[in-house]
Formats: sequence, structure tokens, C-alpha cells
Amino acid sequence: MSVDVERISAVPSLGKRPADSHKGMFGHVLVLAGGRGMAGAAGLVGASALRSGAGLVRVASPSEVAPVVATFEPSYMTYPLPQDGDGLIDFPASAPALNRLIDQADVLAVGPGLGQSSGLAQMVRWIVQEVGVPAVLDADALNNLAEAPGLLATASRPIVVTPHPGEFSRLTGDSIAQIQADREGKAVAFARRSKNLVVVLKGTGTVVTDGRRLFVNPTGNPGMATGGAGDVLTGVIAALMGQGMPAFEAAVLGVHAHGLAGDIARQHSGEVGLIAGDIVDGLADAFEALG
Ligand code: NPW
Ligand code: AMP
Ligand code: MG
Repeated sequence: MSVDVERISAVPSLGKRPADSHKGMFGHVLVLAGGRGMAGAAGLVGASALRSGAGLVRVASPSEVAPVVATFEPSYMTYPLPQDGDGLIDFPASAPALNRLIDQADVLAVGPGLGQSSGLAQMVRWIVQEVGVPAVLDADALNNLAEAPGLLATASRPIVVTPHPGEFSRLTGDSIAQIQADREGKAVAFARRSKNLVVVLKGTGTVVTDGRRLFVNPTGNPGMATGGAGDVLTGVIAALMGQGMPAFEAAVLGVHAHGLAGDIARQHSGEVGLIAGDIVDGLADAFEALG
């Protein structure tokens, strides 16, 4: 179906770092991710944000999860948050700690592995409505918003949502088949709910749109159909926003670099053996190639 948008094919780049660079110039990313059994999701977001140039990365997770996340990567900091009986972030008990962390952040990356609960639904609504920091919302951030997707229309600062077709189906009420039959039209219609919203509808030929412009990503491969691949993308886009890129440009470059990192990873892992950590490992070469 044809959609009335400006089609973008040029991919923006980060540009060269000045010689007197310091980490304060490249953004502080706060990752809210992980829950019982899904420490890996938080680690993947944090590691990919670092490999995408973030100056500083903080990863906040439920108290039993944070020490596990800390063992994955020494370069990010980890913060334990109050947790509920299911090992998920307890909200509003976590609100004071979250406020302190959010005050130090340029961008939030929220959702991978969080799980779903009434408290988390409250937390995500609070982030959308009350928190003024730009954010990437993925996975369970979106699943916890499924009862109130209209809230995204009220976004007062840039928000990038990165659903796969299953998550987009929960958010919109359309079936996966309906979404896949009109990926561009469905993504554009959703993005038009707010001038601050960027939609990244994942899958082969990921669609990126702010409702006015549209980019269809040519990079990536079937080896990326593996658990955690999307969690990596969340960290990439957040890191680029933290480095000052506007949300749409960050999403376009992020999706392109993530796919290219997957293509680089395929060269040594193949499509069968490729795992999400290989995509993280491919990011450095991908950003070198993209300039
Ligand atoms: P079906 O049924 O196969 O046809 P879920 P998840 C559909 C965390 N993770 N095209 C699919 O459809 C995540 O961050 C943690 C078409 C199915 O209905 C989340 O928090 C990891 N359909 C949580 O786990 C590593 C598509 O979506 C549904 C599609 C759950 O996330 C793994 C499946 O999605 C994971 O990242 C496509 N391209 N893609 C860790 N190491 O800690 C998806 N679907 O139910 O949202 O489950 O994506 O695994
Ligand atoms: P998720 O389902 O959240 O783990 O996200 C999967 C990620 O891998 C998304 O960025 C997808 O676009 C990407 N991906 C998965 N399968 C393919 C494929 N066949 N071709 C290109 N990219 C893919
Ligand atoms: Mg995912």
C-alpha cells in the first residue's frame, strides 16, 4: 500500500570525535531492564549502548538481577532496585531510586526482560507521562503499555518505540497478519499519533518512521532471528540519542548499524550459530565502516 511520506535512503553518521573528547560529551544512558530469568536482556542493552559510543551506561534492574548483570560487562555500572515477589522491579517502591538515576541520564532505554505486572504498567505510564528524558521503549515497556497505547500521543519529548510484529499487534490491536500486510502504513499511522514519536517496526526490512519520513532498512539477515537480537537494538538507538542525534536519525542509523553488525557477525558465526552477543561484537566494526 502506498503511504504519503518522504522516503529516506541516506543513513546519517555520527561524525569524527574531537581530539579533546571526554565521556561527558557522549551521553549518559540509563537502562531499565531485566527481571528474574532475564538478566541477559539487561546485559545486552548495556553492552550494546557502550559499543555504540555511549559515554556512560548505568543499568538498573531488580535487586536479585543486578549482581548477575554486573558479571557480564565491567564497563557499565549496575544499580539494584526494590523488587516484588516475582523478581520484577517493584514500582512505586523504586520511584525514589529511579528519580535519582533519571536526573543523571540523557536518555532512557526501557523494557527488555522487565516482565509484566501492574506495578511495571504503572512505571511505564509514569515514564511516558511524567519523565522528561528522551526514551527508547522496547519489549515489556510496550507490553506493559498495551492497555493504554494512547498515552504515547501525549509524549512531550522524543520517544522511540521498537516493537516486533507481535509487540506491535498487542499495542495496536491489529493482528500480526494485518501488520505484516501493511508494515509501512501501520507504522506511519501509529507514529502520527504524536510529533514526538518514532516507530521502529522490526523484522526483515525494518521500517523506521516519524509519520513524515520513512526509511526501510536494507541490512541484517536471518541469523538475527535469535533471542536477544532486539535487546541489542534498544541499546544502540539509545546510545545514538545520547550522543545528540535527533530521534528519527538515531533510529535510522541505529537500525542500519545493528543490521550491519549482524551481517559482520554472520561472516564468522554463520546464520545458524549466530547469537545476540555476536551482534554486540559486530557493532565496533559496523560503526567503523559507517564513519
Ligand atoms: P509467532 O507466534 O511466532 O507467529 P514475545 P519475546 C511474534 C526478553 N528476552 N514476524 C511471534 O509470533 C524480551 O526483551 C530476554 C512475525 C510471537 O507471537 C522480552 O522482555 C532474553 N511475528 C521478553 O523476553 C533473550 C513475530 O511475537 C511473539 C516476529 C519476551 O520477548 C530473549 C513473540 O514475542 C528476549 O529478547 C516477526 N518478525 N517477531 C534474555 N536473554 O534475557 C516476533 N513475532 O512474546 O513478545 O516474546 O520477543 O521473546
Ligand atoms: P526481537 O524480536 O525483539 O529480538 O528483534 C529481532 C531483531 O533482529 C530485530 O531488529 C529484527 O529486525 C532483526 N531480525 C530478525 N530476523 C531478521 C531477518 N530475517 N532479517 C533481518 N533482520 C532480522
Ligand atoms: Mg525483543
